[in-house]
Amino acid sequence: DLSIPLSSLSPATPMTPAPCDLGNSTEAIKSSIVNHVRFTLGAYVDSASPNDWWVATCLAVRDRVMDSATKSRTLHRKSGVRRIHYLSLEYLMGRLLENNLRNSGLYDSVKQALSEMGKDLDALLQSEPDMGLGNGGLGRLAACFMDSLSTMNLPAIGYGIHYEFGLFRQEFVNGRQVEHPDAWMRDGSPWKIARPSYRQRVQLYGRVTQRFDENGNPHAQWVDTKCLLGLPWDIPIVGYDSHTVNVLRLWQAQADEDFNFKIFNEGSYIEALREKAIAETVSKVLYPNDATESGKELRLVQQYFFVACSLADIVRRFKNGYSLPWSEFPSKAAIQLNDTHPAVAIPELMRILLDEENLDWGSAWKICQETFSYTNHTLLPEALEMWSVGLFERVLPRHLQIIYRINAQFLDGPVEARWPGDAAKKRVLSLIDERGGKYVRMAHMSVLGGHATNGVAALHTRLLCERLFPEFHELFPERFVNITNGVTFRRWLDVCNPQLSSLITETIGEGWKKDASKLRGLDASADDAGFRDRYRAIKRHHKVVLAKIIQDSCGVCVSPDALFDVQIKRLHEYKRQHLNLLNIVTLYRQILNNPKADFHPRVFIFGAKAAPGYFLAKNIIHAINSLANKVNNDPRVGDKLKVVFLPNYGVSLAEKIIPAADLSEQISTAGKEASGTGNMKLALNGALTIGTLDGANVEIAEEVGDDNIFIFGLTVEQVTDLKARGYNPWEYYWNNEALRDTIDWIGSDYFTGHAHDFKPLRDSFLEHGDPYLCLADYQMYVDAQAKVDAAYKQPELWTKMAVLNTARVGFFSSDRTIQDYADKVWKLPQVAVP
Ligand code: T68
Repeated sequence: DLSIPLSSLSPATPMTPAPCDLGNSTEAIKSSIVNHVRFTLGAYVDSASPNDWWVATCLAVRDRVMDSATKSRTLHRKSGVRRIHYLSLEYLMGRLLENNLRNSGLYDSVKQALSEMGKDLDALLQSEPDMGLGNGGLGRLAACFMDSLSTMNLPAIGYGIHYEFGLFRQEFVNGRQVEHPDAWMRDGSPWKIARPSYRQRVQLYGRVTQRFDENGNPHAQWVDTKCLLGLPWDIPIVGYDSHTVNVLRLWQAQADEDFNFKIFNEGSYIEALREKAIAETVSKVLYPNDATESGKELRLVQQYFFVACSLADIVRRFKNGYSLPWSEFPSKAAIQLNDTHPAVAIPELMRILLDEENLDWGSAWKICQETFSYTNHTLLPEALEMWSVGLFERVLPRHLQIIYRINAQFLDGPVEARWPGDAAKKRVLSLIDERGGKYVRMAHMSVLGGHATNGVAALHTRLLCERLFPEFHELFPERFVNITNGVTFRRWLDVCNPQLSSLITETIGEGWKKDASKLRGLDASADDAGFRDRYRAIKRHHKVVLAKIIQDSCGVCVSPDALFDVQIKRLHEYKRQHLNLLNIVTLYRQILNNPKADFHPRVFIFGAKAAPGYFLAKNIIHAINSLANKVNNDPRVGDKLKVVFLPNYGVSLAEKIIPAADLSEQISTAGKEASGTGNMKLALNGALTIGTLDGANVEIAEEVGDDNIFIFGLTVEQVTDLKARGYNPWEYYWNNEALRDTIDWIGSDYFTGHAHDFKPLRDSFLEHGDPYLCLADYQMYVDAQAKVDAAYKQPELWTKMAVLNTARVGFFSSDRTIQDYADKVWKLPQVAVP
């Protein structure tokens, strides 16, 4: 415990007046809110709009939080401990007010304060736009980590991009996805604070020449560059029951005024403003691809822009805060790369140390390796980032030189020593892929430029070592570690399911909120019929709420007594929403063929966005919506089967769906899903998993026990064997009548009147070889679904299984994940803010 007395942090300055009272009493909060309505927003209390009240409430909360933010920053600086700098191109924060209220303990007094002024907190909470600056799991993981870092009193800064437009808003038109811009901060955001004094200047393009330092030593000099400015916006991150408030610092791109000034003076006023507009496009919009790299110049510029701003910020803090030699830099700063998207930080730190700080190569490289660590989130080959050497050279000529030198030293050093004269080994290990054009392999650079590489679930890490990086693993076995993902139980239980949170606290006390392993104390309650009744009633409550949302946004009436079967995640072939669809079509046929069959009514609920350019993913959305339209309006089916695709899936919608789910679909092809995190949130809220042995499902099964999960499908090894033997989907098609009928039906004109509508989907199963093995897993999946149906017909048994899921998934708290990073990778002590 490194806590130091606060009195030593802020020496009394007698001239400073006492700050105004920021008490937490209802009265103090009321007056804060009213003050903001009147003096910040210039509105009348009597006529302020709902948005005014929301902004004023956020600001009243923010005032209280900022005090802790300043204290945290001061303590971290003065105590001189190492900080973790989390670099991520994405943060899927969702809404902030409720989370901040619950974490800071202000919820009840703010609710009371508003209610005394005739305002309803719940309505205000629902009016907040989502901060959707991410695509999916990777971005949401970063948001959960920020919550856990503050909760666990770890000194941390998150760095990212202040996108003007987050992930697109999704709408369905005739069942097809249509994208709209997401102007999340059109009206500003009360949570972010500009920090113009920490603005940074960033160089791009240009060419490299030489200069000589005072000792006559040559150094590279990057000249004739274009410049961008980065304006930082800080968002305070409130931990649960802790006084640590870290910040998320997001960079906004601006034109360099000096640069424009020259053109201005030359009389090109319009030209100067055009440059300004171009500069500002850099932080304009989040790329909506979650698993394919597009190799676009703007994306590389985005990556370098935020990395360069962030590193300059970190270096500034090191130089201003201490007078220590550079070799001590890693003892003050750890930098985590969230996938390879910020990996250009490695050559950038080298550039700073070599070209600006005049360090020698060996010292600079040692500092880099001690500073960086890298998290890999995917094994999919198409998602591994590679930049064409030509593009890289144009945008970052100096960085390419550095990368070439890193590569040469690596290949001539450790690789040559381990495999003398082996050109093939050099080809597979090289930072440059030369199998057709030349490309920089960002993953190789990330493994090489840091001291740790981690996968995000046990199976994933094993496959990283065995399949993605076998040679690196052989060279540097100690560098590879597993850190299984987790989610914050504050947002994903306390905030989204306060009823269950209260029931748990009433049963086992409050300790689970800071130590999730204590949830095991609920194990015994699974056998308590009274507890099960209350647990079931809470689930039903959420299903009623969700049924209303479904009615409002899909126009479909569903019964809360049906089994709510949920698949919510990005739309991608490897996640196999189309395997789910095959099963639904099969059930539809069964119901038509055998109307008397004893089948418990089921509602299939989907939420998913497809990358705008991902044709087959969009075809799958269209197919599910068209199937929904048929099934929901087929009088022969009635209430037995409903299918709904909720538009615009995101964090806030997830908070409504997850507490209401009975069944969690985690059905990716084994070996493809690195971890999954929705699987954890759903299990925590008492949805049983139907899933393959993929990603973290493997560990979820170990924790909850085989009796409390529905596992099916080929294992990773079986998938590999089958592919090696030569997988032929037609065999499954011809040998399974129900499957054949199902696919033929999808390929017919039954659903839309046009047989060609779902030809792409049908062809993907057959003509294009079914790359994700839906047909191979189909029968096992259908059988597992029959077991689900049988189990759901026994409510006491089902509830018992659900309770055991809640009780046994404590391991998947992001607090545990972050503690693993702090212990195994960052070597970071906790620093309690008094
Ligand atoms: C996800 N990856 C993994 N990527 O798919 C998931 N990619 O298994 C895992 O649980 C999660 O990361 C957290 O570890 C992503 O979400 C992206 O979103 C992405 C974005 C841009 C480029 C590539």
